[in-house]
Amino acid sequence: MHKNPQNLNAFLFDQGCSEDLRSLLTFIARAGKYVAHAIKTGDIGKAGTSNLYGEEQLSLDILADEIFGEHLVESNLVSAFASEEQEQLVTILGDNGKFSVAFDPLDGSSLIDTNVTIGSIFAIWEGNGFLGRKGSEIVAAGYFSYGPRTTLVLSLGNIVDEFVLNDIGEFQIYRSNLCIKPTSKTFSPGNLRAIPEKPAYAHLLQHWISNTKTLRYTGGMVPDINSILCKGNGIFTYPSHSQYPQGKLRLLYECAPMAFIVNCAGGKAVNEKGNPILDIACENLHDRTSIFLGSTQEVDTSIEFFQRIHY
Ligand code: P6P
Repeated sequence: MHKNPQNLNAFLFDQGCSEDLRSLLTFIARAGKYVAHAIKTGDIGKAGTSNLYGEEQLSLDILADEIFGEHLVESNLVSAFASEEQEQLVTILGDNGKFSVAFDPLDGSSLIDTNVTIGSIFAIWEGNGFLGRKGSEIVAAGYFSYGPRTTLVLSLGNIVDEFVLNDIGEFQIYRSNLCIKPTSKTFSPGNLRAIPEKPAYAHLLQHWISNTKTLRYTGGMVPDINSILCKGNGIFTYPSHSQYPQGKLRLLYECAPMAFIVNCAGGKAVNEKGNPILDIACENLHDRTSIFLGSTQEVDTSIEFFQRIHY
């Protein structure tokens, strides 16, 4: 823990972050602060609308999307952004901008009525647009975790740092250099409904249970992966199945940012064929992918089980 915790801007300055990226991250952090406030005080009811996937939107989904969009516009640095809540690319400055930002404004919002932690996820690329871009080209990625405390976990490509929102509304550094060990004490298995079609998944889970690993699964990607980063070990799996042949989770604004952060922490993230998530090029803003992410040896074990049985 830091004895004299710097705020985000001062910390990024000392890390040698460019002025433009530091400014953009400051605007994104402010958006996260306002979303945290909206969750605590806003209407958690349904908006009466659906997103492009036909999923019922909450008022908060729409509000969070607006908050992030407005702050990206206000930064005067963004060429375009892609949001889970917007079907099309939103062009702001086009070729006159510096960065393109992909974000999931409120991931796990369907859980909000249960009062569990939910989050926002973002990734920043230089330049204008996303098509053909890979997670390996991300220049910064992070997520906000709206729990008992609001935190921001952020990486600029080297190390992973955790900031906490303090009582004067500033994100201040809390923990630096979060690292993920090669083996894990826990497992976080999503999409168990894939088991009837993929017996390898049942064998993998039995393997983990036989090795006395503890189950850690909330149904929210942000808290489930935040647990891996904060505890320094874990494995998160979300394989595909017939309902989602490519996988349920989105590449651009869920899996690529999380893979970037986890890789920077010494972990690993692949799809169920074993392809690194960061090497998958974006073909559509809303591409989906399967994902195995976390402690390197556990990710490798997952792939071994899935490659033993070809589907
Ligand atoms: P399931 C939340 O809806 C989400 O997009 C991720 O946050 C989470 O990891 C996943 O879906 C949970 O999916 O099928 O367990 O509800």
